[in-house]
Order: sequence, then structure tokens, then C-alpha cells
Amino acid sequence: MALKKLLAATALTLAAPFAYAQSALESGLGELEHIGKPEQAGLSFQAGVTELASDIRWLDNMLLVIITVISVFVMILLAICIVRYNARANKTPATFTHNTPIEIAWTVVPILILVFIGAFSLPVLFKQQEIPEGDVTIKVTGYQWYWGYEYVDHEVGFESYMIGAPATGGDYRLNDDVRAQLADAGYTEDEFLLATDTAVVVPVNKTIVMQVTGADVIHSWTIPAFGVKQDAVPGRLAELWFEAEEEGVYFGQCSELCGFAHAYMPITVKVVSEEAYEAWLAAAVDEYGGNPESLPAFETAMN
Ligand SMILES: [Cu+2]
Repeated sequence: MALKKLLAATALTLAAPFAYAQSALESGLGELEHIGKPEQAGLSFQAGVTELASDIRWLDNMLLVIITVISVFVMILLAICIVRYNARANKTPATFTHNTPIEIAWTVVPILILVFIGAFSLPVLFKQQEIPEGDVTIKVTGYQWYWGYEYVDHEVGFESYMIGAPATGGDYRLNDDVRAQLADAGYTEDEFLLATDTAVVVPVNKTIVMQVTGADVIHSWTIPAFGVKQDAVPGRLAELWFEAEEEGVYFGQCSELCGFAHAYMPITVKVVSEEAYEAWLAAAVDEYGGNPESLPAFETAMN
């Protein structure tokens, strides 16, 4: 236990210089459009940039049509009952209680509707859950309250803190220092609570497999624009995959209530060209490569 505390403290003290070095690495990625984030007064989903996200949005629209038709149909039936069969309009009500054909119909028709929906939703679900061979495999570990990433084929790992979290010198509140850090890292002020000191960097149009786990409690890793979300459960290695089709910056937030700073462990993913990714990776390997056991993320995960 004492060792664990010591390691956690070491990880915290290491985190700050770590983070700044990482942003320096990321500056080589150039200007990226910030695509995956909420819009002021936005109503629908964020723009989807993966096949999975397009599938989910298509499915949602189809379901919207079906529930609209059902709701209108039920409302019309209700209206007919209210108007034609109220006590004033219908002085001598009929006394029958059963109607076999209609009872069969209202059992069979909903079944058919559900089978129809299932025929479209199950393939979408299977596509998400059948994990393909990844071009890049990244292990992500949820901690109270930040994320750790390891590029497992390259022995590169780092931690990712919200800009404005204590590890970056803040207290979870927006102040001038946090504004300056956001600007330095290329984020706008309204991206506070979404922007992190280090980002996950992945190549565009490549299959990325994320291995998702938790070190302490259950967290959940998600990027809405990719259409992915996976609980990070301690003791389990779950997987998700995506293939982002557009270069840009994408944000997500821990999506499983995990403790008091649950709202302050966002996720930033930068999708870049293959060349930019290779260059970033080479620099990251130089900076932190070699022995993953020297990495704070690795140590805390192991203890
Ligand atoms: Cu969390």
C-alpha cells in the first residue's frame, strides 16, 4: 500500500514535465480542424467520421421514422376513441370483450416490427463488437481521474490529464493560467473540460484497436464522433475499434460515473496523416521509448 502511494506520488510529480514534453511533440502535427466536439445549441449527434458512427446515425434515423409512425397511429386511435366512443356520443356501448383477429394482429405486428429493427441493428452491433486486426493497437487505462495510454507495439506510454487538472497545475477551474495553457496547446477557451495535455495520436484511414481497462474503478472511454464507447473495467481487457476517415481533433469524456473528478478526465484524439503519425511516433519512442516499466502509467497499472 505504501509502495502504491509512493508510486502514485511519483507518477504525479512526473506528470507535469511529461505533459509539456508531449505537447511539444504534438506541435509537429500541424493545424488540425477541431471536429469532434459539441456545438452550441446543437441538437443531434456530432458529425460522424467512422463507418460505425454513420451506421449508428442511420439506425437512429430509421428508428425515428418507425417510432413516429407508431406514435401517430396510436394518437389517431386514441382520438377516435375519445371522439366516437365517449359516453355522450355513444349512449349504448357494445358489451363484447374479445376480438380474436385484432388480438392476434396486435401481438404479431409488434413482433414483426421488432424483427425488422433487429435485422438492421444486430449487424451494426456485430460490426462494432467483432474486433478486426488492428494497424495500431493502443491500451487505454482509466484511473481516478485521468487516462493512461500505451502504444503496445512500440513501448510508448504516457498519461493524459485535463488541462486545468491538478497534474497540470490547476484546480479543475478555468483561470488565466489554464487559458494560457489551452492557447499554448492550440485549444480554444470553450474546449476547457475537453482538452487534455497529451492526446492520443492515430493515423487516418487505419484500423485502430483500443484495449480498454480500468485501474481502480469503472470508467468508460468514448469518442462520440467515432461512434465508440467502452466501459473500462478493472481486471478486464475489453476492446473497441474504429477507423477515422477525417483528420482532425476529436473529444470525448469519461462516461461512467467514477468519483468526484469524473467530469474532469476528458479524452482528446488527434487523427493525422500517416506521415505525421510516423514522425510523432518516432519522436515519442525517442522521448519515452525503450522500457515501458519506467513509465508511470505502467507502474500504477501493475500495482
Ligand atoms: Cu472516469
